[in-house]
Amino acid sequence: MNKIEFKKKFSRRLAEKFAMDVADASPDELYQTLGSLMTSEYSQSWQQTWKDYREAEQKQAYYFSIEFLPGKMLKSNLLNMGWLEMVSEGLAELGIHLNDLAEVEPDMALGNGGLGRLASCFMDSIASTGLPGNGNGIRYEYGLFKQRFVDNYQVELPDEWLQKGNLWEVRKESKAVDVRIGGDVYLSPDEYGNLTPIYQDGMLLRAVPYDTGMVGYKNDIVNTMRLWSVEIPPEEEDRYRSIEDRRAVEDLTSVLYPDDSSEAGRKLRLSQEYFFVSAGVQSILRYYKQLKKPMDKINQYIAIHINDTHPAMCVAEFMRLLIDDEKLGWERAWNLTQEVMSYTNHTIMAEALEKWSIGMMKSVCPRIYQIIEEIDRRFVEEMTGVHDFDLIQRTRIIQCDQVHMAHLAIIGSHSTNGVAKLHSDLLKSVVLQDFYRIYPARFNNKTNGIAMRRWTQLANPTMSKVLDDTIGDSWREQPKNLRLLLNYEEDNQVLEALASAKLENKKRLASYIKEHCNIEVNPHAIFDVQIKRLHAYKRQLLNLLHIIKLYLDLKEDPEQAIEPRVFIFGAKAAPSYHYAKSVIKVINEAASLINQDTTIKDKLKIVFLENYNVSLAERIIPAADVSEQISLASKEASGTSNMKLMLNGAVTIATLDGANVEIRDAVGDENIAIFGLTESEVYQYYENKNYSATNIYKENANVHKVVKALIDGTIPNIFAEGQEIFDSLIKYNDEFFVLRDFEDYCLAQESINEAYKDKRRWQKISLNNIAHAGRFSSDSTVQRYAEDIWQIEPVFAHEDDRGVIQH
Ligand code: GL4
Repeated sequence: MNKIEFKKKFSRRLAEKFAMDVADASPDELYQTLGSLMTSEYSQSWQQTWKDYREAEQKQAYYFSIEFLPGKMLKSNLLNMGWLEMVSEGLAELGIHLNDLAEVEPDMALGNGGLGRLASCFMDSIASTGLPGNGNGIRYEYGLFKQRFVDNYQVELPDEWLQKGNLWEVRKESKAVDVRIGGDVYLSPDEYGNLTPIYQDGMLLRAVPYDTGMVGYKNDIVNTMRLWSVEIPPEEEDRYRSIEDRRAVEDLTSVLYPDDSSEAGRKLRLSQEYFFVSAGVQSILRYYKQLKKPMDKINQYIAIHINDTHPAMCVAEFMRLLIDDEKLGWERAWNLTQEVMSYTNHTIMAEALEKWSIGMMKSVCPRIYQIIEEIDRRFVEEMTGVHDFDLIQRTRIIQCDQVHMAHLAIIGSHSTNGVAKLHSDLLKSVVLQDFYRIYPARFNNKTNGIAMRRWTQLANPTMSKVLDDTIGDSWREQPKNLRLLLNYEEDNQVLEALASAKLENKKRLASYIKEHCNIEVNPHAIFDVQIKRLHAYKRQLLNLLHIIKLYLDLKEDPEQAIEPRVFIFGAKAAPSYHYAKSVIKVINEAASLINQDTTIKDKLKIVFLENYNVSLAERIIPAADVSEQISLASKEASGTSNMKLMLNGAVTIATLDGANVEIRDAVGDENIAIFGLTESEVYQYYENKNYSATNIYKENANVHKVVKALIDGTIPNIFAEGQEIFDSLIKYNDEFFVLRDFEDYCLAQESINEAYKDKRRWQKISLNNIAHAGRFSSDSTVQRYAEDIWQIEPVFAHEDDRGVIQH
């Protein structure tokens, strides 16, 4: 479509939908109009993509994830459709700013952080590389809570993202399936003597899919993200007469659990897991049966990916359908299941390795429990005589009244991967070492990646323009071509152009900060950014302690020649995570104190931006100079904001944790500030049990001064919170070695300060970071999953006999 046609169609659609002229329409009406034009345009490709996969009988992958975090879709769909420029200009000619329309779209925030955002980057990349892959998840009525600060405390408000409808989704009632939750089950012999399950009581719920098109980048491919919503089947209406009964059902897909690490421990969460697993697996099997292929060959057509342990019941549900419904024998069903399933582990934090009590599992999905029991029994039988007794006891699925979901996922699949080299190594050597002994060939690494287009072209058009002018635009398709930038390392003009793009982005963020926080910040100051969920292991506290140090030093000597810095935080704390909320309060109070203290001459500012989400990330990241990646080594599985920030020219200050290690390898020691304990030093401490935070506190004057400031009234209004954090360090011996890493962190920060003083040196470092970021494209990551794990191929890889590539 060209611009003239677009303008005509747009005005016509607006008149049809709202009986209005452009001049009378609100941004929301204009947004709805544009969205509907877009969906009607790509729905043809959507249908075609599906037909192509079917006709080619292509193997398809299904990415099961309890979280997806797409953020806003308007501009990314426009970009991928190849419409962004045309629409933006066309609208401008009608007197409309595209950005005003993008503003009214709510963020689709059906995820907590890195895990959900990764799933959405993968969805984009899978479609963009033409791979037949689909998402499967839950359509939560309420996304992740909205964060507000009241008296510097975090307050949570509901995220009613569906209030005005969601124009990207299509309700597919005809594709609904029924899911049974609760009740009892017993096995009874059928006419041939086979045992079949008889169900009693329980709830039969309808799972209705809402499909969202995942538009590939300029390739006419549109894949599907299918999210399930619960409904009461009309024939069951009578059973749910009271408001309470109906609410109990609706709750199932009502809220996203606002905690991505600790297992919620609630029956509702387990029911959510079973609900989307059962609905997804049932609909896959229904599709497969339409292909009229033998059930024996399903592994050649279907791959199911278990994203972290939440969908681990896929293993048992798939078995249930094969043996109960399709009447396959156990052995055959089991071999197929293992070949179809694969699993990614996303964390080594013990509290996130999901376990459910047997009682709870029996009460939510009794048949699934029976099958897990049988898988466990056979596992023990198979391993007996091959491995020693203790190893078998440690690796079996059911232990001491608990069902270990990671064990189910590993035993029931052919592939287990970690999400960065270091993380995958740790899985083999520590966290899952027993399983590595049993199944060495199943273990592999797939380092995370990011959707490059969103994090450059959409989030940072200013820098993207400089890149185009310097190295041409091939990097837009081939992120590895960012390397061409290295030819301009010594080119002052290019260095200056990149620096002024950065400055422009910083000015834009500065005005957002002024508008939303009423804080004046100097765009020439270092913008030092830590954006991620608030968690003790991520050590926002270490960042804060360093800020307090700088502040106390400046109070002693206000003339100190430090580069002005703006410390920018974005972080939500899980509502029940007391410590994390206390850290937020203390950072906010420190900000109030420091931002108003005129004696330090604006050399330090702290800005804690409310309600960090994907859209806010898109504002902050292009404006960042420094990227804080300071988790305790071994604890951050990968991290992905580290990749986004380097791509946008920020310099990383980091521990050797997660993908930071690979970033260091990519840019070289001279272009990154590494500090702190290594993973093996951390494990040494665990082994020797010889860490003493108190000793450091007593012996190190710097540490003493800063830590004491938490409890001596230096920072007002933090009586209880300051004490709680102080106790976490001193009384409970500093679980995440904050004090141990403090001095080294301060030295690394000083090196950042020095480097920034030398503008040219800083610009070169920044250029190097951009140039080396191409390897973290999620396009490459999903291609590695496709080749090594799912064994799927792009649909347009097929050529007809004349050598013409066919879609
Ligand atoms: C996480 C990890 O904490 C994070 O390091 C990683 O980048 C992300 C995606 O692999 O997965 N695991 C959980 S749980 N939440 C995450 O963000």
